Amino acid sequence: MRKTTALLLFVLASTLSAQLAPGPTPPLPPARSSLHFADITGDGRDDIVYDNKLYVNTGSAGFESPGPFVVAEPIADVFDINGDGVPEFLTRSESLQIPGASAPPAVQFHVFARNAAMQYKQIAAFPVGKIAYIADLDSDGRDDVVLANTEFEGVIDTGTRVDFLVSRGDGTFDEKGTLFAPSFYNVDFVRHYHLAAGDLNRDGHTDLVLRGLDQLGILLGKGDGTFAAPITRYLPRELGTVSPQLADVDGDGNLDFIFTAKDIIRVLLGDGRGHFTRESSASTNPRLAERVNAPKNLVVGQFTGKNAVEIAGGTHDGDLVVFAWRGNKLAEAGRVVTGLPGLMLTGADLHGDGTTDLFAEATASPVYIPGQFYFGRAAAVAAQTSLPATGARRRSVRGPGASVAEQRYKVVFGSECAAQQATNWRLERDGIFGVPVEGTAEAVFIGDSMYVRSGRYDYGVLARSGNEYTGQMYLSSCGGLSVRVVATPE
Ligand SMILES: [Ca+2]
Ligand SMILES: [Ca+2]
Ligand SMILES: [Ca+2]
Ligand SMILES: [Ca+2]
Repeated sequence: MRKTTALLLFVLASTLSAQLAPGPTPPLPPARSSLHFADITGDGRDDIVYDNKLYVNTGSAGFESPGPFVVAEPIADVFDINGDGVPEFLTRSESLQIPGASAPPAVQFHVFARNAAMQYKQIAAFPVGKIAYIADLDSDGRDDVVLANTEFEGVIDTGTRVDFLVSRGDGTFDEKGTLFAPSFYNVDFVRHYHLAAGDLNRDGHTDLVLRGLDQLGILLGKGDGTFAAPITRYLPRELGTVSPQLADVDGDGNLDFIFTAKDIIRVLLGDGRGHFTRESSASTNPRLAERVNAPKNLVVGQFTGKNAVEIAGGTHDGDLVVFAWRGNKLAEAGRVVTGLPGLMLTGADLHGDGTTDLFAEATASPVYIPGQFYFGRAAAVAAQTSLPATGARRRSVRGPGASVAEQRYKVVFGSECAAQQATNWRLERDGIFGVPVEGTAEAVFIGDSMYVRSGRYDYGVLARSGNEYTGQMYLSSCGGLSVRVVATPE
């Protein structure tokens, strides 16, 4: 069947006042799968690769399927290993789990590149790894690969091995080193370990942020695909582990760290030196407190045409929400109520008009609903007329800044068992991040809460009242107990 199928997507091209969102649903496969945007045809417009099939972006006419497009394995990602603008594919195939077997299923990553006959063939394979991230580690315009894998001793996972593979451009890769993160760093690697790449300290070298379950690992790049030892920061899982990304949200030139948890989209503002010193967050669910209308994932782009950087999230309840920096905090900039459950978003500028278009797949329902397109500027306009961003529950917290170099706290435990530990504790403030001092305790201050942790298992969330924080802690040596933390003069 060679006949091409026109997907009439551009209803709104000629009638801007028409309601834009969503466009007609294209005839995509009736199964949940991966979607990627990449310029396969080389005409400067992003095409769609969906379920290993190609849909060519024809510009104003929409998309058409030109016939066979064979990548023989499931496509995990699209990248450019030689910097020539022609996309290559990273495929990921996982062997079936054998019932009763203790070993996890084997995962294989392969690279498929286009040959002179315009066919995609496998040109490389990676030896280890369960998860692969794409980033240009040495800033040479060629995409490189970070592989991560959980290591086991018997059935006990001992930690996460991270391998850095730098592309030579010909389908081969240099192994630039290995980072080993102990198991407490993440606990559940596959679901809770994420990576974001960007130049945090503005030295021209790519840096990495590893989001562990309760940790941030900040790896400053040396420019050759190797990294300095991780700077580790305590960041409790309650504050969010989903969809971590780097972008300059507030426009000060420093990359900021974006992620989400429940119905809160959170931004940690970078200081341009590799640290994050301030936090701002906003809710995707400002008016319906009884629901947790959480985003499935986040896409960074330009959706309204009004802000340089915006964040879009598609929620479980089917709201497509756009956030941007307004004044000195994160705020809602637009919303489309789609009614489609569990929106998973993929974004690209399909029109070349400078705004990011979204492909939203409904994923929460047992009945699969094919994805719908929402066109950047158009969708945001529709959202603003249907739901002005007023009355949103927003929180913005200013950290104490560099002038408060060290705030000391006295820790009073409501238990004889723990009393002797109090003398070993000293909590230091560094913006919103606590810094481990003498390996004893770490604290993070977000709003009126202090998240405190000591060692691997001792933790608590304390609430501020006046100049002190009180609440319950769990100590592995003593169990649960009340605790009071009082700021003391220098
Ligand atoms: Ca290429
Ligand atoms: Ca590179
Ligand atoms: Ca850097
Ligand atoms: Ca910034």
